[in-house]
Amino acid sequence: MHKFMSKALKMPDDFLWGGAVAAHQVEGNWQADGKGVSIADVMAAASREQPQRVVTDTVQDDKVYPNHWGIDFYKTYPQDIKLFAELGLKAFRTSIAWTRIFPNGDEDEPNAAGLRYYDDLFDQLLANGIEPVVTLSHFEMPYNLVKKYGGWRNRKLIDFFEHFAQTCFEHFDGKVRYWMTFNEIDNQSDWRNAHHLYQDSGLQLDDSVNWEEAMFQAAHNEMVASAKAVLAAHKVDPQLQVGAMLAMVPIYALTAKPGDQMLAERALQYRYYYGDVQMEGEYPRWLLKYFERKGYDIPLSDEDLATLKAGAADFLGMSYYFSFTVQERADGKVEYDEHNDLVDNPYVEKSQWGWQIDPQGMRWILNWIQDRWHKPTMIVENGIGAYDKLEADGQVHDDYRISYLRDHIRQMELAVVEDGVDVIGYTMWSPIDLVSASTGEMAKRYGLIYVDRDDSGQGSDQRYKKDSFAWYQHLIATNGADL
Ligand code: BGP
Repeated sequence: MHKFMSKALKMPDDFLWGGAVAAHQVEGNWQADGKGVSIADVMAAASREQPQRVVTDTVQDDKVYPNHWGIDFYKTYPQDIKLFAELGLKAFRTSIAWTRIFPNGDEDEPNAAGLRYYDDLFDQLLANGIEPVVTLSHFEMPYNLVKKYGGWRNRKLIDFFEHFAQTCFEHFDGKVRYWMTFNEIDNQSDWRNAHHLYQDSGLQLDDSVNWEEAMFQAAHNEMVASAKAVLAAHKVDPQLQVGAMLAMVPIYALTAKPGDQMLAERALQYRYYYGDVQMEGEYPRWLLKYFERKGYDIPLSDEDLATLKAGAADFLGMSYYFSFTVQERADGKVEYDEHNDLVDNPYVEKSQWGWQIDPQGMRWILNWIQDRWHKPTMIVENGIGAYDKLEADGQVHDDYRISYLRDHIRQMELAVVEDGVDVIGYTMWSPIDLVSASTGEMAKRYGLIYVDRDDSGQGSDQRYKKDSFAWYQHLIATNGADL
């Protein structure tokens, strides 16, 4: 079996095996060298009693804001990159903290110290043979843009983002080839969850507003800004590749009942219209009808529609963690409500955080993407959050992580080798432990490298290689053949 697999699943020679992090989850040093306050800097960690993170304006007490310390990557990156090189990473995905470059988001001139930091980070990656893959906005827009302008519902943000993107493309030209605009822009489809609206769009809404309409308005502006960034990048350097970035989740019907099937189809349409707009440059017809039916005022001007078409993304960056399952609603309406419609899938296991573990869903969704958008895909996140135990001898035996990664990578390889899906890279989440985006915990660990820091920010910060480190190192060395 083993020999057969290695022969059968031959991945392309230039496949980008890598690892991924996001600036606000690792860098810490939230006020260093002129950095401004981001939305991530004012989100307090969740607790077991309070699962959703509290959004607050009070930034006095560092302890409740895990992004203030991260894993100190702002300072430790030279040593951490050495470990990544030892691991054999060919690509490393991170994001640029918008507030290091434009502290308030609306300045004309960038902060030189912020540019210098990323210059050095990218230089050191390149010197170690690691290609940087960079997201422009990963859940950390400038807080000023929320307070002063009301977040992405304000069209002024399109210009601010375009200026930020243009500045980065010009400044880092020759160092960064692969870019993505907004991390997991589709999470907003769960708009009843205020956390998602805030994290993705900087929206803080009260009940006088129709949240769904506001979400569609904000997302429209983000997608126009994203298209403008694609156009700007190609002007700076036609070689630059700018991707959309979506959280890809297969959405299955619970049964073969036609009502379940119809809702599953609508759920996919609803969650991935962001992909239709960004990858193809067009709003889907069902959604235009939906806007009409609901009386929503979405500014779909001819100019915006032309921008979306011209600035379609070059590739899809995607995360993959789990699948969803839906069941026809009691009222029979074909309207998806992500917050309330999801049901348990009896055929899959769950992680310690209740995320459904579904390796085959990876192959399913990769095929779906290929058939729908016909462009290259880079898997820029995939991994499992778990409670790890650091043994007295400094070892971490994370066989569950190895199993998760192995099972998912096998399905990705089947999609590439047997189904011909155009996947150009895989940057697992994450080569190193980091602060969780949804809960602010350190204890929800994803890394191949353990970081000695706890939920209250205490610890030696020392790095330890987990068992999964050697496993992934071998996998890369064999170009994915020896799973
Ligand atoms: C994705 C985010 C990441 C990351 C990951 C794991 O949604 O893009 O930033 O954190 O999920 O999620 P969590 O950290 O909430 O476990």
